[in-house]
Amino acid sequence: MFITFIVGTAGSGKSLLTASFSDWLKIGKQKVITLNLDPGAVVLPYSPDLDIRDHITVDEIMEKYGLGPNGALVVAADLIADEAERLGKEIEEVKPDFVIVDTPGQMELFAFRASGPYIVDELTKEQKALIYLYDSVFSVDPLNYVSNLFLSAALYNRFFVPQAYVLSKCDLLPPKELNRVVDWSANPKALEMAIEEKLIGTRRLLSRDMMHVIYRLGLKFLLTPVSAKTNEGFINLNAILERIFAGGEKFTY
Ligand SMILES: Nc1nc2c(ncn2[C@@H]2O[C@H](COP(=O)(O)OP(=O)(O)OP(=O)(O)O)[C@@H](O)[C@H]2O)c(=O)[nH]1
Ligand SMILES: [Mg+2]
Repeated sequence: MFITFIVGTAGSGKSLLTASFSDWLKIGKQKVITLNLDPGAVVLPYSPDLDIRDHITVDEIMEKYGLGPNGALVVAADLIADEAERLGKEIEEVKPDFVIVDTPGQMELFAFRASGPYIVDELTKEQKALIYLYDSVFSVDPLNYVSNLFLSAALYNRFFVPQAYVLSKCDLLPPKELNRVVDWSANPKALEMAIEEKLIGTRRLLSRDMMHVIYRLGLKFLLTPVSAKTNEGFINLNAILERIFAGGEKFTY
């Protein structure tokens, strides 16, 4: 059994990718299930096979603790950890080949509080991978791109699991712009040139220095363009996951 967590900043396309990539994988006859870990999700573009909202909902927490929606989301993120064992058992009962996990909208609640890494560790002892989404429309700006680079590096240090990097919503960018962002991910010099060309002042300095720090760490974040609307890139994404799971890779792609 393999388990893949989809993470990314708010609105980066986690839920729609969970929906369409799981549907796509099912065509290959694998027993694929989805797990929603977002207690704050109101509507999802798929019917999760397993759902944290069966145990925790933000509305209930708001009522019980007298909190507003943001405070309740923080509490909910912490409570998720208590559900790891139960969800793990639910997964085992279903005996899937592949589990796709949709994570909370606010990535920082999942990634930077203790509960996210805990649940990734404890949910199952089977092989895991993480897919980090770079929203393509957001990432065409070099400053935003570098911010995403930084977040992926931070995440890599939080979750010691192999990661795949996806340029999400690739159908929304013209091919030329899309290729430029992919090129930045493969070629630091190209990114540096874009920073010099497009940014000025402190934005330029900040982006350049942040990018150098990341590359000094020896981390690579090669992006695979994917669209959850057109299924473009699913073959490549699947190949990357297969390589991670077959090779037990410890490194980033
Ligand atoms: N064109 C296009 N739109 C997309 C794609 N993926 C997601 N979207 C749209 O982007 C918006 C956000 O997508 P979601 O899948 O809800 O993103 P999310 O990361 O789960 O969002 P939160 O959980 O709220 O943080 C929705 O309007 C989606 O329809 C894509 O591949 N192409
Ligand atoms: Mg979502």
